[in-house]
Amino acid sequence: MRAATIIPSTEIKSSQGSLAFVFQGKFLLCLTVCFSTLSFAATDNHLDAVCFVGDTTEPILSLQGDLIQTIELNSAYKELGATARDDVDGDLTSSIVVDFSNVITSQLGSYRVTYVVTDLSENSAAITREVVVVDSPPTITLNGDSVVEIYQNQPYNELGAQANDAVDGDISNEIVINSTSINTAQIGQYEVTYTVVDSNSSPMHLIRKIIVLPTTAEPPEKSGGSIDLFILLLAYLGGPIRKKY
Ligand SMILES: [Ca+2]
Ligand SMILES: [Ca+2]
Repeated sequence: MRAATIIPSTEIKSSQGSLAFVFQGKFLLCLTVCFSTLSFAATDNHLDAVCFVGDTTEPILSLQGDLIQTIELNSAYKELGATARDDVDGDLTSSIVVDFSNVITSQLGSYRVTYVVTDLSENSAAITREVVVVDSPPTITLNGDSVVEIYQNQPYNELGAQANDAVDGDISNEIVINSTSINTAQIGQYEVTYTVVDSNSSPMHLIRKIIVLPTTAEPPEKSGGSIDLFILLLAYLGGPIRKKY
């Protein structure tokens, strides 16, 4: 560090960003405000004192992305990054040292990633992010509509479903379909259940509604929205509302 210019009793910003306090013949006053490097020189008639206030403030670290990062078992770890800014040195993002060596993506658990940055005056800052390795339940997607309407005494045709898991991939063949509750001889509403379990024993369930209509009802809808379903149920119950095409 060095002073840019010696001006008596004046606060100066040096070229390196450090504050320099320069005093002529006011050495005692200087001591009350400076706490870093101090140098002075005596001349024939007076004492010049030059003191430098160094950078004692650590950089500010900020995480990019979530404080808690969730990743699927056996997936690749993705570093979300961080930024660092220092009061004197400016942007220190490129100087951040990231340590994610503790993260084991092949093992369920919680891990810590550390970020450390140091400014040019050796002031360091650190921050951590929690990484949680999980095995999420699979997803089920129905083939066809989630509400199916059929006429009384007509057969129910199972359309099936697809199941995918982040770890196990396509496990559609593992889906267990239960449609035993359906009685097409009886007007009413029934449920077909779809259940699948991934290799981590995480289950997923989905339901398809089956509505058995009287043969006198209007033609069943291929895509059943909630409004259509309401209208058809009213029709079944003999209500005044009839669907118009
Ligand atoms: Ca600093
Ligand atoms: Ca899973």
